[in-house]
Amino acid sequence: MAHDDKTDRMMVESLEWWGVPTLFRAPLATDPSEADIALIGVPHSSGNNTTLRDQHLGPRAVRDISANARRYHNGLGIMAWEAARVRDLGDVPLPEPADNERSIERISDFYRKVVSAGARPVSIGGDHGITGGIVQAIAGEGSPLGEKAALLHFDAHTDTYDELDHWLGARKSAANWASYLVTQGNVDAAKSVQIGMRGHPRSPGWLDRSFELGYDMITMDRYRKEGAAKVIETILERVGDTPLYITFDLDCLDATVAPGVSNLEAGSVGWTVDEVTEILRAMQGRNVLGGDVVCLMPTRDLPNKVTAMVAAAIMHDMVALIADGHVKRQQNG
Ligand SMILES: [Mn+2]
Repeated sequence: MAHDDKTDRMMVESLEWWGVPTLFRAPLATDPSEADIALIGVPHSSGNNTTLRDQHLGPRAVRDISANARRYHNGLGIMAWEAARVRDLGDVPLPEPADNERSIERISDFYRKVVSAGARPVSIGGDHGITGGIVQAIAGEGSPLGEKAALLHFDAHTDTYDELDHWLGARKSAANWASYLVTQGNVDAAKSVQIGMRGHPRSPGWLDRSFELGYDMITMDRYRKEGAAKVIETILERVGDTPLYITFDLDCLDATVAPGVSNLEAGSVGWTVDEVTEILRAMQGRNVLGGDVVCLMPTRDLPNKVTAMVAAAIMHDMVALIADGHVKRQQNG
């Protein structure tokens, strides 16, 4: 019987168990100038020593299942893989994985090249320390962007814990990146929002430092009280036209929704996927510079890899947002 290669490929390439597992089955590229959207793995664990150090396994876990997520984005109405050149740039080489400080600098070097070539990165970590390495490279004075970025930070935690000189050995760590990005001048806190903070903190006053830095914060309590529409309005008003970076710690989701995560907050209810994607999709039309999904812990995931699938779904939202902006920028010449 006759068959044609194109149809054959269409049938098999979204099967997670078939073929070479690049991120979202995107073509692998080494030159970032081949990409409008650069998918990047950041297998880094030494910025957060409070848990098992398995967060460096996150990129591989998403590679393993994300072919199945190479789909039409039903919320934004876009086939991102056709609307923009989406490429897998592989993993950031981190040959000194136990040396957090050196690894953060290597992450910064890598992303400086990516954004200088004109690509917008969507990354899978790795612990949350990677966000410091990424954003200090791409935003702020002397960066390719040349100005401060706005930050939309989804997390159960503030990550502005900078009262200690180091966090279990890490200086630019998963615990303080949201602070030093402001004090270094990479992020404009007055344009930025932290959202999703919940649970029992180690001490009272745990939110104070974020407000001191100038962030607005939408705790889970405030989200439940005000509702999605009001919260989205607050974020959009605050971000305005400022180039926006989005970082997503999977622990803002409920522990039952994303169980394979490093610092679970099981003592209070977190988001469903629909609740967070409603907020993410409301960023359509904003100048989204890039995004990351962090704190995936594949060794704690369920056998069906549901947390890795959720991580891929959030990445798909980020890719679709950037692809949507890419199409509109091209239309406007
Ligand atoms: Mn967190």
